[in-house]
Amino acid sequence: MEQTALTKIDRYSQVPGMNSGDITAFLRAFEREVLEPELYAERYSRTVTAKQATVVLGDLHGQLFNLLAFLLDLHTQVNIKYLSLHPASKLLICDPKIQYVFMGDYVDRGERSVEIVMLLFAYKALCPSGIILLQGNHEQAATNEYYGFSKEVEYKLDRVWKMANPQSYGRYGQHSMHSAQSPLWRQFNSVFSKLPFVAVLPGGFMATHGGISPTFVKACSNQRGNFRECLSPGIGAEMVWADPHEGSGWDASPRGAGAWRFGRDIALQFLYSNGLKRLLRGHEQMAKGISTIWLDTKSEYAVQTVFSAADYVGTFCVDKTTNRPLRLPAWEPQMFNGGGQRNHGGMMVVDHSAGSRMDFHPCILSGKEARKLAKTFTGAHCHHSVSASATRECGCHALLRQRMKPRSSISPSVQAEHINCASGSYSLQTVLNKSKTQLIALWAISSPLLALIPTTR
Ligand SMILES: [Mn+2]
Repeated sequence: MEQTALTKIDRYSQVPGMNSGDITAFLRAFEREVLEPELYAERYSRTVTAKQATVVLGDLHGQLFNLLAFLLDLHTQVNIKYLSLHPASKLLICDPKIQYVFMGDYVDRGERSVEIVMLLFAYKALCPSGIILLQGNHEQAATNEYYGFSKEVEYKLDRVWKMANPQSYGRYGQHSMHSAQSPLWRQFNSVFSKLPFVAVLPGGFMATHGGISPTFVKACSNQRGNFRECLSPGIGAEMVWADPHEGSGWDASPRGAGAWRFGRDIALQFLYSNGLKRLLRGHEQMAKGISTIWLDTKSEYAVQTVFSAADYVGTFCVDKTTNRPLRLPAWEPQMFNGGGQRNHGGMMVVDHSAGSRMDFHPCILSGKEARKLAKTFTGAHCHHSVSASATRECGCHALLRQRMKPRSSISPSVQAEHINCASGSYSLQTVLNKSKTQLIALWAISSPLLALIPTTR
């Protein structure tokens, strides 16, 4: 699915099913047929039902290659021989033995947010019980209006609307009027709002984007890990901004009003009251991808952060002379600064095949390893070079930009050009030759999905 659907990409709007009307229809159907039935049954909490293992990923922030690399890497972590892949995918394990839990923050910061959410929604539609998608603080309209996703949607998918509404282009980091936002962007956020906040393996762990918050602890202590009745959208909106701290008690969070940091004593007490051992969460970049705060002396209870975007905000290409992102003139260069921190990305595989005993297997990928793995899958040559102090880097996104040029302007001379980045250069011709049949544009999978999901009841 990921590869074959990618071969016909030239421009987004020329791909069947990839215009704003068809995507809107898909999102509406996905919301109504897949997410709403779950929401009515389980409200904002999901129970992990996998018989053997749960695969937990944290923030992806538009870094598609990190997602692909982890999905591939998983095939070496589990005994893939005994698991079923979904027939439409070379990556997606769809098997009652395994469940994926994604802890939110799919969009913003990176520049392939559209591709990531479309791929994850496709997976969810194809294998609803195999995937739990949680809400992060970036799956809120007020956040992703501000940090890049709204502009990405308008630029990639809703250009007709954008041309009719040129005034809508706020600068990066500035709020614009909601009424002037693209209807497709609003539809994405309507889908986001139907995602749950917590996933729980009863007797085991809970996963959530930020962490526990005062209202959540008040409402949901002593519930035996069943948060169906106690959890509300308002409580969830507080949880997605929470962080742990190594001390005790509640601290006001530097993230702003209404955000809290919870101490070790609070986490331990909450987990214990619900018969749980671990709190898995994302939300904070970690140098090693995963970090652990132990809550007791026997190392039985813990809060663990899993952050999956390696080289966070680091895989971008900007024009050396103008300091602007290539091919996306309407985007703001500030969106792409601050990257190249060379943090590793993490994924946690929780093996609970032995009943009450859980084994936690952290999987860590550097940005370099992630790009290498993704290359073996997509065939896309992905050169990445970073100087020690680089804040701008060169990654595979250049492919995307090239592909977004109008057909008439793609000439041999353009294809042969070299893109110079902060500390390296590579031949775009080589990239295009190698990746012609296996482009990275995962959004195309939405068109087979349109046929899969009935648009009318
Ligand atoms: Mn977050």
